[in-house]
Amino acid sequence: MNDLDLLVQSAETDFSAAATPADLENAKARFLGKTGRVTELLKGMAALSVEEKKTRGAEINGVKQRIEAALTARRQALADAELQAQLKAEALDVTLPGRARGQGGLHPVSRSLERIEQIFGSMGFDVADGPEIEEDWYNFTALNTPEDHPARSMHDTFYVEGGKLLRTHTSPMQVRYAMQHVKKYAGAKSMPEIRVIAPGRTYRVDSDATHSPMFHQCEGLWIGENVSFKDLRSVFTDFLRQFFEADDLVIRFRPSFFPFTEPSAEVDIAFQSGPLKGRWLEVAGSGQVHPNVVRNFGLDPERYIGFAFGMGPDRLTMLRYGVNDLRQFFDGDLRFLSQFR
Ligand code: 2U9
Repeated sequence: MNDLDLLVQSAETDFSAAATPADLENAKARFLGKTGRVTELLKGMAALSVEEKKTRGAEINGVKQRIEAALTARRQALADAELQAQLKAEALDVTLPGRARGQGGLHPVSRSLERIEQIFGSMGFDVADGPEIEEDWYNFTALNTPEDHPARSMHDTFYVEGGKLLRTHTSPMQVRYAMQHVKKYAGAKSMPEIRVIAPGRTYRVDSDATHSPMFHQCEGLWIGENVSFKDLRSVFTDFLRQFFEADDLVIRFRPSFFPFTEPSAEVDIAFQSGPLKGRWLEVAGSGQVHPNVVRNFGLDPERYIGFAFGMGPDRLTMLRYGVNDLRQFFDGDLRFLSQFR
């Protein structure tokens, strides 16, 4: 092997050892650059005769072409290696299953609210809606709870500028509904009965395992010329047995006090089977609507009478699903909520 062959072999060895395009360019410069070994050979031809230059020049040109071919091959090899590495790093296995977005579901309290509306709807009750930021008059005064009444302290709530507040119960919606109903039929011979439920969010300054600053309530109201406490008993008993799917559920009305009803009664239930069997559980309040409240609707309490009740759908949901901490409903923890899908 002559010196030119050795030079080509040396270049091929250096190019093969070049691990990156930058290393390869440095190796190229050592052979083909201005101070490279091939350039040195060409400079060495200066002392040769014309004939010798022709021969030597052709030999050196051949060496240059062989080295450039080796350089091109190594460049391509490095480029291929880079592409393969990139493809491997960014490999996407299209045969993998898609990332499921998961299946959503209704919140357990929403399920209960739907269930409550469906049951009372089947009994001819309408559903009222209304503002959560309420006026003091609709939330308290209209409900026979004047400003100095101690009951206001149990309804401690959140106040916003301008004297408004976050409603502490859904009663204000019933007051608004009743007043609109009375106005609508003011000129009629007889007013259709008021039969409405008012579900929705309510707010109180309270927070523990059974109280949340935001919670849900559903109240009901049935006013007519001949609606008595026995109607309350049959309607509410029927509702509770349907809601809990327990025909043997026992209901108890226990004397109590609310400013907006007289007489008033707490409502307790007792399951006849299951983990809560035999325990009295308070689930609602109720009573005959106070005459002052009937009067605030714009009705004569000597002619119109009826009942009202108020229950906590959150509490009903806790009982229905065996949930012990109310706050779990509002933490947004999908591990808890996905159980109710
Ligand atoms: C009007 C007239 C009367 C609604 C009533 C209760 C008794 C009651 C609580 C039970 C559990 C609220 O969610 S809770 O904390 N409610 O005890 N509510 S009578 O009486 C009304 C409502 C509106 C116009």
